[in-house]
Amino acid sequence: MSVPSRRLVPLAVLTLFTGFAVAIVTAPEPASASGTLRSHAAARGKFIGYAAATGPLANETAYRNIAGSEFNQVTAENAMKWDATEPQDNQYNFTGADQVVAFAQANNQRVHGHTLVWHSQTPGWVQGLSGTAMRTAMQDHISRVVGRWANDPIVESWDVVNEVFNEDGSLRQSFWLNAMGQSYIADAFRFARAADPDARLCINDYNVEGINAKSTAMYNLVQQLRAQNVPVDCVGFQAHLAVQFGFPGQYTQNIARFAALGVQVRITELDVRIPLPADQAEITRQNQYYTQIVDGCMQSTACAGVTIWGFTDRYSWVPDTFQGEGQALIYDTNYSPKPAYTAVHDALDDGDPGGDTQPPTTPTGLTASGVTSNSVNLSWTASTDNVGVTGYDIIRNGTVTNTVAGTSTTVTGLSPSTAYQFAVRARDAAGNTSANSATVNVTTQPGSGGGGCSATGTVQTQWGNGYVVQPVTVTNTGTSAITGWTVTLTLPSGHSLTGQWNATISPTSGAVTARNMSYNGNLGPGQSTTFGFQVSRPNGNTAVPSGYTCTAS
Ligand code: G2I
Repeated sequence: MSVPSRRLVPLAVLTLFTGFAVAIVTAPEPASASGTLRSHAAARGKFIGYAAATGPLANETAYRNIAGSEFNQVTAENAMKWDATEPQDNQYNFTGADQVVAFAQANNQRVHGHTLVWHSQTPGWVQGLSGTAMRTAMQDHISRVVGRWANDPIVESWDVVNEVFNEDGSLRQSFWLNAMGQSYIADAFRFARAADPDARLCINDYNVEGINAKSTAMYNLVQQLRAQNVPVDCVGFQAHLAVQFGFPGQYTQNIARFAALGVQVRITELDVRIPLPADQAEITRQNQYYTQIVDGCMQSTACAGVTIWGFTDRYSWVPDTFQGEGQALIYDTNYSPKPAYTAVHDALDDGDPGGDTQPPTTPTGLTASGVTSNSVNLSWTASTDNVGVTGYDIIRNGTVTNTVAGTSTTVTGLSPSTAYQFAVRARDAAGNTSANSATVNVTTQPGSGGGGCSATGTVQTQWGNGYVVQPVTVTNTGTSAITGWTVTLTLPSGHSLTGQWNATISPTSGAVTARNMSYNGNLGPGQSTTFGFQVSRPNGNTAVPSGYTCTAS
């Protein structure tokens, strides 16, 4: 949403919203003191997510700990937007987006992509294009960004179009609409489907949580698009709420009418801001809003889950946008859970005491086989779990690289002649992880061409019955480092080795093998080293050694 449009909500609309205020009397559900948010959500087949800010995700341990342990879903707060991913035409940057996906991967979280086509945070170069060029740019962007994770099942859904409506239900006069007309919406969905046939494709907006002109326009558009076979799979209610306005009217009925259209509903950006300083009544009201939003989602099979727009008041868009308002999230600025946390927790908790906290058993029997220069097969024995094992994390040199469903996998993309240590651990639906299995050590094979070497020898001096070969130059001709080399060559008949340096050479006649010393075996790509040897020969026999062949290890 653009900041100005949000600030300039006409007073009449605000009053209308306030008019929807109802006394909120919900019986508190049983609270259980233990259990993460995600353990309760997972036990009910839902997600509870957060919007990730890349700065603290990279830098703050407290942020990472909460993000990784409390949530099973994530949306990048800014890192997947157009200005972040394609700031200049055809110059893509996925640094922040990859960081968010990697963290999600490591913590068994699903990712919602946000957002492809939005009037805000889209660079000027797009906004200035003609209709035809803009459609092409939109198609390129969608296919590149969605395509990046098309084969990554954790990136499961996308906000394809974001905030396309005005409050009265008319279409926003964005540069998209102005350049391309209304068809840009259907086109965006079709381009996204082409880029990832398996992704769930959403239309997302704010002030559509209750039944009102805007949500009805959204309802009508979704119905119409689906009738035209435009692939709209899901509707996002942002749910940026404020305690000074009434709770969205007919929220559960609104979910129900979208559910009847056959689309998934998601709460995509939940927060509840308070005019500061907050008093107790406002905090209570905030808790009630959190409870009601989460409850409404839990009670509809069409609602997949709830994403909170951040989690700590330390990082929230609210104070930057609404002067004098804040404290909208569920942890305070020092990462302590607020009463709003308990509200969300208890709404997720259906009374199941504590949710599932029991980890799966530790996988055993980890075995490596079929080692090549760049891959290895791992297999292990299945773990067991009270609520069911959902997958196994593959741990390479201490870091989780990916998660697989079965009890074997082929790890690819390894470097030749390199030592690795692998372990696995099991996960369950509530996000509990087992201890790591015993490790297995693997050294990959030398690469064919990837770590090759060459050897050439030069006769330096000679005399009647002898000569010196110096240097024999050994070069790493491959693209990766080698840790040793072996040179074979053939001495002419009747010649015999009498001395050697910088290599150990045997036997002393015929086909001989020279091996590196401890100090000259390591060669980076393109690097060389030398060795030499001395030979005695029948007087005047000027034949020279031949057939130099180098093998890297
Ligand atoms: O405005 C709240 C949300 C409404 N729905 C769509 C969401 O994508 C939107 O998120 C907010 C982010 O929470 C803010 O963090 O979108 C804003 C942009 O419109 C984000 O703010 C921007 C600032 O405006 C930029 O100055 C800043 O460089 O965040 C950027 C990255 O920190």
